[in-house]
Amino acid sequence: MTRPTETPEYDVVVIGAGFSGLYATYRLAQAGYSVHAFEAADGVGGVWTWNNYPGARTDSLHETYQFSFDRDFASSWRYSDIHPTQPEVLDYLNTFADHFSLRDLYSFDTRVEQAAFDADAGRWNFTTDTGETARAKYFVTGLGLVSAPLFLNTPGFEKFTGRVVHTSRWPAEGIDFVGKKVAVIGTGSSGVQVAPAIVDDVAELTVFQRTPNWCPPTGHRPVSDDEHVSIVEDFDGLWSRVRQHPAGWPWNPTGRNVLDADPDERERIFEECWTRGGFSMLFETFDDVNVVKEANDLLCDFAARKVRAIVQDPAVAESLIPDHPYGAKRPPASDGYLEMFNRENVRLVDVRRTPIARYSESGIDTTEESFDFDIVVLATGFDAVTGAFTRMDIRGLGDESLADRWNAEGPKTFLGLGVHGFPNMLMVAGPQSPFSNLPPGAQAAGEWITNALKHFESEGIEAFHPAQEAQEAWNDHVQEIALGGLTAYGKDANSWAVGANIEGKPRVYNVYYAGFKAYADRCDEEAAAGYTNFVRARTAERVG
Ligand code: N01
Repeated sequence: MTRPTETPEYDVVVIGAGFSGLYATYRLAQAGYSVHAFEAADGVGGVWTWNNYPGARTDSLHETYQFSFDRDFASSWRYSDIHPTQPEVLDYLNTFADHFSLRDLYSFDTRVEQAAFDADAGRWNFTTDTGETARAKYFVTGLGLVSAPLFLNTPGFEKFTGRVVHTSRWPAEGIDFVGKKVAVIGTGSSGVQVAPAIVDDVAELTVFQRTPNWCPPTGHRPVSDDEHVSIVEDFDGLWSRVRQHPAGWPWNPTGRNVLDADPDERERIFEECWTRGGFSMLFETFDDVNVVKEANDLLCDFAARKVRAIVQDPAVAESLIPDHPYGAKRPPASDGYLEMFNRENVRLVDVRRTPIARYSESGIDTTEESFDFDIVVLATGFDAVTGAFTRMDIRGLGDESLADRWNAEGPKTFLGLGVHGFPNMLMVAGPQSPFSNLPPGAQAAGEWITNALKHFESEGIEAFHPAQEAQEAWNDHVQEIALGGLTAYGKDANSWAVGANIEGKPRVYNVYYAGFKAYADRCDEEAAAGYTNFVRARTAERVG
């Protein structure tokens, strides 16, 4: 590839201004590298910029939905609710970017179209949709796990005269739902948040559900002054609990198993955690519910009774009860989602029984019925984990396309951090890394990447990438762990973590399910051993 004379050269190019990209940009710049970063959106925020639909907020816990490397900055930040809202998370990320002067390192409104490794020069070349180009020795991705929106290929779309909007491409000016007939397609985390948030406004709401989800309450509540003080005082304890927890949250194991509990105790604890909301059912009830099917069945039985108690129409209640284990697919929390099906003007359509056939001029036809809509909300999720990579043209050694490889066989990586054949490319929250609380994971990956670059440079290494055997071994381990747990049911439940939400996508486990601690330990081990699973070369063209 010829290099345009005006192309600036950096040590590192980063893509993304969400948690992953921002931290990598900060850390690499702080380590002395010249860094330039690209972001397709018009500002800082990543998924928190794009997902500004009504009701959007995280169900991660406030005190650890942030970075911890700077104790003063972390202690000065305070979210108002235990599950921060989208505007507050966006505010956090903007405050972080300003505090650490990161904005000037970014080209916003700029989508990278191609990243190609030039082995002769040992450099990555970047082209973008604005015509801006860049060149760098290292390429770091912070593309997001759930960032490439999934639009449906429903026939007749062009005929529909109403409005269609995807939750992750919501207009900044908002949408007026008052008096409108509205469809929400999809009942994942986005669907169960947006539907109750608009239900008071609409004339009619029809929810199209393919796979029902276990949907506990949220447990939202304000963070008290005392709580904030104790979070600041217990800073080290808090983050050490995060490091030990499978999902990167500040919770200790419960030390009890439901299979050993008497029925009264079981019921009391389930009830308490259901009310507490969010991920409490999975992590604060009993330790065996996440691993033993019989234990999980008891949790499901309790949650199914809750659905039957809340939803008055028994047939609708049965349609809302999942047949997969609790946690085999991410359980989305919502206040008012189940309750809203008791309203006269809200209807559930089970598309497993009556699939969506086409758009008409005035709405949507299923195989049995025609519906009129003014607005269709696509809460249909994402081409998750790999989509943000495969929608870009990334080329490694021998001009090989990453998209061609991953579209054919699914992603194989080493520790979710590197890919064989793609030298000097490192990923934050890449495929086959854990699905856990994102900020601590992004921070750990940013540290690991910076330390790895420093290490290779100290050895005079120009180019490195994971050895094929190491990548195969990590892939085997990722698949084995997933198949050995309740996550094995994710394929049947259409989990995006298996690519099963998209027809034709390879059905492989795309995230690492042994948890944050096991993963972080493995990454530390690799670093301590001198990154021995990486092929390295003193001249880039020899690295192949
Ligand atoms: O996406 P999803 P999401 N016909 O894939 C349905 C994070 N997040 O945007 O389950 C009909 O979960 C699909 O059906 P099925 C979080 O990590 C976090 O809701 O595939 N329906 C499903 O019901 C989350 O897991 C938060 O059978 C179709 C829905 O659309 C991730 O983002 C908030 C269909 C998509 O659900 C993704 O969440 C929001 C079709 N052809 C997002 N295709 C919080 O922290 C898909 N669907 C709270």
